Amino acid sequence: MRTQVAIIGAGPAGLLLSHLLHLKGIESVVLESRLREDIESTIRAGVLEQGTMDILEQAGVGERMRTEGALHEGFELLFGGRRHRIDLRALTGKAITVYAQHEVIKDLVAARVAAGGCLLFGVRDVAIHGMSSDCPSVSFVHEGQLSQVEADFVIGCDGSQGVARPAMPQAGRKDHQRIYPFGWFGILVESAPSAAELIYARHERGFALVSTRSPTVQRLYFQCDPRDSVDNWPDERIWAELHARLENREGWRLNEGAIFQKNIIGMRSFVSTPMQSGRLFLAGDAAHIVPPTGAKGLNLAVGDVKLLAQGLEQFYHRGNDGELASYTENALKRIWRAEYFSWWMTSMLHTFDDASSFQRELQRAELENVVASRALATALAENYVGAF
Ligand code: RFL
Ligand code: PHB
Repeated sequence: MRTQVAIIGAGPAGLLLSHLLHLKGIESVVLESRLREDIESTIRAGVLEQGTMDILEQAGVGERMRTEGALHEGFELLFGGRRHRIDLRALTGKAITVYAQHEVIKDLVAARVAAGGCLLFGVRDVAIHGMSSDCPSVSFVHEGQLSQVEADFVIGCDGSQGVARPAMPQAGRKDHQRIYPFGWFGILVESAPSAAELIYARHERGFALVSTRSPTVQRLYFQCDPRDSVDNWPDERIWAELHARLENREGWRLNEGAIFQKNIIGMRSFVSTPMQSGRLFLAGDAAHIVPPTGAKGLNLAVGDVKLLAQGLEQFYHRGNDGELASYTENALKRIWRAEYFSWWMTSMLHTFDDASSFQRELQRAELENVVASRALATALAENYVGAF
């Protein structure tokens, strides 16, 4: 098999890249290790920045997001028993949309299939060859058959556990990492949203987040030990912990409902550089990870593939590889700002077991400053909506 661009991974990065390339008349093949029904049902992100929505709209896959997604013009910080609204619209002129990542995936897969795109699910043993030549290739097993796709470029969109990053030459590589001493316990609940907007809460017992998925499903998280097991958390214990962390003096109370999914995720910040070597490029979680507190991961993946699509268009239609050559440099500017913001939100809102009373008071004072100062609230809002 031969194509122009071989893409490993059908997450938001791989699928959107494939579709953007198709719209520019560039052929691609997408290789995905999981099954279509699995990628279309895995619960992950929920918050889309305006810029992400604009790209999905321009790519012609924004209709369901526009009609079924929920536009949020603000969010709340809850601490010291009080709710404080960050008015995104007033502070930045922008808003975010809450629309589940697996719905974005469904929309992108449908668009690729409708356009006759080559999308192979359930592939195994993916391996990259000849990336320093002008004709790299990817071998894989599909439906029991060993196959190979030859391409001009290979793009690793295969997430944090994929094969593309480990395939990069080690010489000159630099990884930057911070692992947090906590994780998030996430649940899905059958009940109407408890609040119109997301609530990020800081409490002595730890962080909690109130989010939604639809008018009948809530998405809730709370800080936990990353080595803990969901088996230690019967429903009653979860509700007691959430109510304790969300206590307030404003008469607001979390809605309970049937919990139909529980999971624990670890939290880390990670950037691997460079994001390219020869004809192999990395995009999205394959190259960088943020803790979910700033809701940036999917949005960064979209930013990367926008740059790659422009660079590939320039290469194929204008014979110029300038933008591809400076991909790492251009992508990292946005990535590091999002890394900083995600680290900052995480540090401000979570409790650290080894924090002194001095550090805890500073953390509380920082939150007080953010809600008291229009300048600080604006900086938070600009970062959250991805204003730049
Ligand atoms: P993905 O989504 O991980 O997709 C990678 C795909 O590659 C496949 N794959 C392979 N395929 C072939 N061969 C191999 N060897 C392969 N190895 C892996 C995988 O099966 C998969 O289908 O990466 P991508 O496309 O870079 O997208 C990144 C986003 O998924 C991620 O950053 C976000 O989910 C992060 N995130 C959030 N981001 C936001 O922008 N807003 C949010 O509100 C938000 N909330 C979250 C989040 C992530 C979370 N978790 C679970 C880590 C909330 C949570 C709880
Ligand atoms: C979510 O709804 O899953 C969500 C929302 C905001 C975040 C992270 C996750 O910061």
